[in-house]
Amino acid sequence: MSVERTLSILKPDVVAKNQIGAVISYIEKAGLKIVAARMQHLTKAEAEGFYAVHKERPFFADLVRFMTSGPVVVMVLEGENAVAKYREIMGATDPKKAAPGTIRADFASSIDENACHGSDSLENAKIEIAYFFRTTELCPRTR
Ligand code: RTP
Ligand code: MG
Repeated sequence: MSVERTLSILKPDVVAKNQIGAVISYIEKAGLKIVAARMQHLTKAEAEGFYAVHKERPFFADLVRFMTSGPVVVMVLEGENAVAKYREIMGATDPKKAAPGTIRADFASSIDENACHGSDSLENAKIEIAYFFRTTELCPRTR
């Protein structure tokens, strides 16, 4: 196990439902530490760039429309095994398939409006963190 960083986005549904704090409490209870955070209303180009890997998929236009429908909270989370740990507490992409007690099971309404994003590998986490944050914006947690 090693200390990793991963990118988290609280999606527009969470912000609209005033559940930012509730979702962050799941993250903090799992032992993950927030080392950067910003509220941001993504432009179409920013959302398309972030999800470029999905650009040929049938759900791409709906995904970009949703991700630009309101502000999001973009965060960098740090902790032991952070990439896998955050994916575990997020739950499956489709909330109907997400394990009980996960963020998506408890907050997501559908596969489209599914509450949160988390990097799916350490390699992608590095790319996604750099997409949103300069190195100087990350605040190492010493205690
Ligand atoms: P995310 O990237 O947002 O953390 O979600 P994920 O890894 O669990 O899922 P991914 O396959 O990367 O898909 C990105 C987002 O696209 C929407 N999606 N819709 N209708 C569909 O079949 C479908 N599949 C994916 C979801 O909102 C998903 O979060
Ligand atoms: Mg993904």
